[in-house]
This record gives sequence, C-alpha cells and structure tokens, in this order.
Amino acid sequence: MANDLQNYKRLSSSVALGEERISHSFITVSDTISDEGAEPELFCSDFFEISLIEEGTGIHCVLDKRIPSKSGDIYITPPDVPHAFFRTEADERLIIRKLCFSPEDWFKADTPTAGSKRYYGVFGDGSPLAYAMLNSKMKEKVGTLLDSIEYELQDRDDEWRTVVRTYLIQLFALTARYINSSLKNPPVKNKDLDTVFSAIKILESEYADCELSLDAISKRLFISSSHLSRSFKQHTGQLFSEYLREIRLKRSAELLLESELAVEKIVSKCGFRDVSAFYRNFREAYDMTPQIFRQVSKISAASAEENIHKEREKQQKMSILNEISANVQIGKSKIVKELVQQAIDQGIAASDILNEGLLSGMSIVGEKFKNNEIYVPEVLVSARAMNMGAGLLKPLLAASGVVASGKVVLGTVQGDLHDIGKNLVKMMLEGKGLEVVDLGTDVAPEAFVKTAIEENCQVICCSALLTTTMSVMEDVVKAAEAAGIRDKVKIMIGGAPVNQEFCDKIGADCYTVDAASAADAAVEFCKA
Ligand code: B1M
Repeated sequence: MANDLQNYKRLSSSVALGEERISHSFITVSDTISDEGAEPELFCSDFFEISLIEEGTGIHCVLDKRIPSKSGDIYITPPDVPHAFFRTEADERLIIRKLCFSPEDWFKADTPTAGSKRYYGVFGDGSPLAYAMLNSKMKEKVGTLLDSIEYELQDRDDEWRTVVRTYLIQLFALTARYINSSLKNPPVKNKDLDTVFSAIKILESEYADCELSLDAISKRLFISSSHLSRSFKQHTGQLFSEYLREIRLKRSAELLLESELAVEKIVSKCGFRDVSAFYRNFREAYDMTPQIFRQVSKISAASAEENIHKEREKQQKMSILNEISANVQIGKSKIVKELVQQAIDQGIAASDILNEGLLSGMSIVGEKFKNNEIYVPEVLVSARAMNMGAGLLKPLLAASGVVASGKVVLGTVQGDLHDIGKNLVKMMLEGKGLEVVDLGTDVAPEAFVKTAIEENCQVICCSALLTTTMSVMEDVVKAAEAAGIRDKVKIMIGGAPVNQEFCDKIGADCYTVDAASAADAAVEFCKA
C-alpha cells in the first residue's frame, strides 16, 4: 500500500481544523467520473474522516476500488488512506456529512492505527476503511450524534472537549456494533421488502374479501406462497394469517363500537367466513362475545373518556420523564435542562422529576458503567446533565420544606470524589431550611470535625460511594470523640455502599437510604 500511497496527491494538515483539530461540515460533491478507465484523483489526509451520505447516489473511490454509494452509507477512513467521492452523472447530487478529526488530538492515549482498540473494532482485520449501509433508524441515531458534535463545536463551553470525545466514542461503538451485527444478519433483499409492503397494502384494503388468502396474494405478486410466507414472517414478525385475522378483528371491534350494525352484517363486512368463525376468533382475542363487548363498551364509554384523558395526562407526564431520563443517559445537558423546565411548567411534582426522570436515567448509566458498556467520560457527561436538571429543581424542593433552624457540615469522605448524591443531600437539607457548610469531596475526618467546631454545627453529614472509602466514616466518629465533641454533634452517614449495620458498627448516629430522609433526620437532630 505504501507504493500506492505515493501515487496519490497528498492533502494534509494544511486543512484548518482549529486548535483541537476537528471539523464538521456538509459537502456537496462536484467532481464527476466521466471515464470508467481513467484514474480518479484521490486525496489523503492526516485526519480521521467519518463520511455519512445524506442525500443522493455516487461513487466512493478508495485505493483502487470503486464503491457505489447511496444515502445512508457511512464510511470511516483513517489517516493516510487515499479516497474521494464522485458523481457519476453531472446532474446527480451527492451530499455528504463529514466529520474530520485528528486522532492524536482526540485519542492521545493510544497508538493511532486503524486496528487500535480505541476504535472499538470498527475496522475489520486489515481493512483500510470501515463501511456500513445504515438502515433509517441507525442513520437517524448517527445523525443525532453528529448533530450533537456540531452543536458542541459551535457552543464550546468549559466541558466541550470531554463531551465531544464521548460522542466520538459513542459513534465508534455504535457503528462497530452495527457493522458486526449486520455481518451476522445480512439484510433481507429490498425486493423482498417491497413484496411484503405490497402484500400488506392488499391486506389492508381488501380484508373484507373472505377469499383473500396467502395463495391468492402470492399469485398476484408473482412469487411462490412459501417465499411470501417466509418474507412476511421475517419482516412483520407475524404469520400472514395472524396478520390478516388481526386486521379483521380490529375492524370488527371498531364497527361494534361505532355502529349499530347487526353481528351478521359485521361478519360479512370484515371478511369472516361465517358467524361461528367470527365468534370463535373474537372470543379468543377479547375474551368475551361481540355482544358483551358492545354492551361493556357502551357502559364504560363515558368513564372511558375520562380515563382516556387521565391516561393521556399520565402518558404525557411519563413521556417527558422518560425523555429526561433518556437525555441524562446520553448526557444532553442543555436538553435535560429544557425538559426539566417543561416538566416544571406542566406542573409535574419536583420529586417526580427528580426520581422518575433524572435519578432513573442516572441509575441506568450506573448499570451500564458497571457492565462496561459505557466509560468514565460518558458517566461524567451524564452527571453534568443530571446536575443541570437538578439545579432547576433546587428552589422547588426547597419551597416544599419546613423552615427549621440548624447548621450542618456536609461532605464526601476522603479518597472519594463522587458528589452527585452529596449534592442532592445538600439540596434537600437546604430545602428543609437548614444551613449547610459544604466541604465538597475528598474531605479528611479532621476537616469535618474542625468545621463542626468552628461553625457550631449540630450535625456532621458524611457521604461515601466507594467500599474503599466507607471506613473513613469510622475515622470521622473517632476524630469527633478525640476532639471531645461527640456528645454535642450527631454524625449521619449515607451513600450506596453504606447500610444500617455498618452505621451501628462504627457508632454513627444515623443512616438514611436517600437524600430526602437524610434531610428529615437532620431536622429532627437540629430540633433536639
Ligand atoms: Co464511580 N463508582 N467511580 N464515578 N460511579 C460507582 C460508585 C460504582 C458503584 C460503579 C460500579 O462499578 N458499579 C463503583 C464503586 C464500586 C465499589 O466501591 N463497590 C465506582 C467506581 C469503582 C469508581 C472509580 C474507582 C472508577 C475508576 O476510576 N476506575 C472512580 C473513583 C473516583 C474516586 O472517587 N476516587 C469513579 C469515578 C466516577 C466518576 C468521576 C466518573 C463519576 C462521579 C461524578 C460525580 O460524582 N461528580 C462516577 C459515577 C457517576 C458513578 C455512578 C455511575 C453513579 C453514582 C451516582 O452519582 N449515583 C456509580 C454507579 C452507581 O451508583 N450505580 C459509580 C446517583 C446518586 C444520586 O446516588 O450517590 O448513591 P448516590 O446518592 C443517593 C443515596 O446513596 C443517598 O442519597 C442519594 C439519593 O437520594 N446518599 C445519602 C448519598 N449520600 C448520602 C448521605 C446521607 C444520606 C443519604 O447522609 C449523610
């Protein structure tokens, strides 16, 4: 390949990609390959290039290969691989989304080779580029990631580098998974898909014909019935006959509800062979006769309306909370902030937004982190998103609290840098009207005690997330004893690895499982 490379024109680091070399752009291809035999002019660069075909068709030339390209194709080319896109006809339009970045700037820790582990196996063995034909769902996912990167590049806040790196990792991981799974399950030919669509169209428009059958449709579509049956199951997940029965039953239920038609009439309108076949099928599906179905539906029509309304409200609430959770998981802090604000505006309780939106998202992140499905940068980005959302809830959680005077010193113990839970505890304590001296993370036992004395705090609150740092809590108890303040301050502990048994063992005063009960307990201690 080295010899080949010398034959290609070299376009390299002269491309301006900014300080951390990365750029995102849309390019419209203007060069056309006119003569099949002529050598196309290819380019090399020092950058990694991710090219997603947004629109049109054309040719991607890599080394001496010409690959037909169409919308949804994605190519990942490492540095030094000569390649270029061309149109085949002058009136063709080929629009490509391009992300170029310097591997050295963005993945310093690893050696910059295509086979390197940091690219999550996106390149096959010895392959000069990674290629996939994305389906529409996957194209959308990749597009969203590219949108996110573009957004971060425009709006460079303090953490944009971490966030962009995270998105790059996600992009590689996602593409690699897709490439590997499509190798295992090669896509079904488009021709099959078209046939299945045509069959569905016929089913939906002609279900009233009781002669409609797999055989009849396959004849019309000029394929064998076994082929249609197989493709149908593969694409819809259902047998042809089940699909047809479902359409007929659904339509019959609608007619029972919406009309006064006699059952016999409905039977013929929906393509059932006879009344007894209809009864049998209907009972199986709805667990009641068509007449009872009609009666029950009428009786409950009024309350159904109300239920539908309630259900819709519930669904609306769940959908925004699910969206918050989903965006925490992918670390979209600005979107999380907007959604939390929307949820507040819709009147959803702050505690629900916190528990069912933000914390639910974070706990999924925790699971994935545990299973090595995601890595530290992704967790950090999610933590940032969670904190952004929680910030908006702070005054609301505070407003629901009862004012009580008292002062608390709070921190995550020495050796431990986790602060999300600790910050929640702080929020809840302040919400209850307590004054909080927040010592942050990595707090030495002596610092807790010294602050409690100097600031006259009634309670010391310690948080720990690591099993290795739990023992520092015992040192806090001992330091309080040594300083002679043990009878004047209460010591409260919490955090995922801590429990009541541990609390009793180290002689702390109180363990609570979550931030809200920690605040309740602290209020009680301050009253005493
Ligand atoms: Co780390 N981490 N992490 N991490 N991290 C955990 C805790 C871990 C369980 C993940 C895992 O492997 N499954 C694991 C600990 C394993 C163990 O010890 N048994 C772990 C590890 C190993 C590590 C590192 C060592 C990883 C590494 O570098 N190899 C490293 C340690 C760094 C250090 O601290 N020295 C590390 C780093 C990080 C990040 C920096 C990436 C990030 C922290 C970002 C930040 O906090 N600013 C992070 C995160 C986010 C997590 C997970 C994913 C989430 C923790 C969290 O914030 N949860 C976590 C996995 C998980 O929990 N599933 C994990 C949400 C938070 C609201 O819950 O803090 O439990 P929590 O608070 C709860 C309650 O516990 C309670 O109230 C809150 C709910 O209302 N509560 C109290 C908390 N404090 C309280 C005090 C109270 C009362 C209640 O009274 C005073």
